[in-house]
Amino acid sequence: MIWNKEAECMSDEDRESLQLKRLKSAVKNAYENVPYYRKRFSEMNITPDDINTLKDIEKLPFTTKDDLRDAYPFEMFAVPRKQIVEVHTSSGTTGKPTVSGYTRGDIEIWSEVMARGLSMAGVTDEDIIQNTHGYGLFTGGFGVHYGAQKIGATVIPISTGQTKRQIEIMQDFGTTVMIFTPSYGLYLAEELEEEGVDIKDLGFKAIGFGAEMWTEEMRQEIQKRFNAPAYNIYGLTEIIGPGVGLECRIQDGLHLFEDHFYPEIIDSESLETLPEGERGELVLTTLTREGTPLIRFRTKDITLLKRGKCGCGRNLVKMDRITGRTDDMLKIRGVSVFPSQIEKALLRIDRLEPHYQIIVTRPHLMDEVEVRVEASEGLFSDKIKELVGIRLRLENYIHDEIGLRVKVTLIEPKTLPRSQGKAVRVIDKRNLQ
Ligand code: DLL
Repeated sequence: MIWNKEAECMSDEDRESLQLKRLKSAVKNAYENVPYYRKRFSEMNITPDDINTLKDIEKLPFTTKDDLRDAYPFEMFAVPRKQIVEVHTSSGTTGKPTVSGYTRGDIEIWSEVMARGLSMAGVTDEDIIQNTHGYGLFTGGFGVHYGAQKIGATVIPISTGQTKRQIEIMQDFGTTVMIFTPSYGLYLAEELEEEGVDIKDLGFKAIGFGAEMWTEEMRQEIQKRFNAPAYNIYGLTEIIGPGVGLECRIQDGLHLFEDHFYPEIIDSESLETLPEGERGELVLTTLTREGTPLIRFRTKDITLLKRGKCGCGRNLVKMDRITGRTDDMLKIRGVSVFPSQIEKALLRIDRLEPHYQIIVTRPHLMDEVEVRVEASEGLFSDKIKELVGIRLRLENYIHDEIGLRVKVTLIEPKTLPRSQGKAVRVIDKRNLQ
């Protein structure tokens, strides 16, 4: 079913004229109400009057995650704080996350785009949807919740974890649609098997999955295990959360809701806009956000865009699944983690060397992280008790910093490979590309 035919099947001409109208007002809103943008525009001698065509967007400055962190907590708001009815923050950062502020209008847009996306997966008001995304500052839980409720489906807001309870509930309540991150989905499938539940009896109709990178093999595995088609959900906190783009039944890329989020692909080195069909970094401009309008936000996600009417009847641009990042951000169990956060925790302890390596694996379908750190000469000759104490302290500091438990291994000094150029800090053995 197409939730909003007018928006999703609009002709290229109509869409472009709507986008231009919205772009002009978004730029005006940012310029007039966000001091950060006024300053950036003035430095570049631009005013909203310089936007007369869609291509003129290329005259505008980029916004990065660092710019948003500098504006922490509320300086990117384009409306008085009183009009913000909800906030979310980027995951994994307990230091300085980026904050997204939603007006009532923004929550309405979020509900609308998620309703469109869940409808692509066939969700209707007949469905019972088990939402295993975390409810909280993470956008996953609420985004899916708002969209499913707009459709009129019955939402089970169970959140992440408590796997045994998840299994009990899906059996007792008759869940028809599951929402999870691909890694949690595979873990859940394994637990279901272990408990001897025959998944075919559960009769799932569809799966929605996202928030982290995955491979086509993982999708196949999820579909086989849950005996239902699995559809990709993409989004990011800064833009709105899940709902920037979702996959239709053709399963050949995600339709971006470009009447609300204007996409560009750039070369992340030259920062030039690339022609359609070329792979590069996705840049998004919010066309209708009221609370935190963003101009040319660099997502750091690598993908490509394809135009043309889709077999599902929609005419929205399609984006390939994300195949990498232009920075070193990792998604671990769905949480965004930067190596610099682990480094920060490490630097709080004197007797460790600043040489470390982060090893990410997925041994039993769940992500595991080991941080190998060189101890100083003095520490290494100390008693075992001392070493254990430092290891535990560092594990706690890392937990404080990223919100996840990792395993720390202290190793002998000068044992990690030294690099001439950029240090290889991360060894990701999950093969997600
Ligand atoms: O992960 C929003 C979300 C929640 C999407 C639930 C889908 C489902 P953040 O925590 O801000 O927001 O992380 C955003 O996660 O820039 C991508 O690198 C990655 N990501 C999100 N969805 C996908 C996906 C949410 N479907 C960052 N495939 C993004 C690959 C994804 N990577």
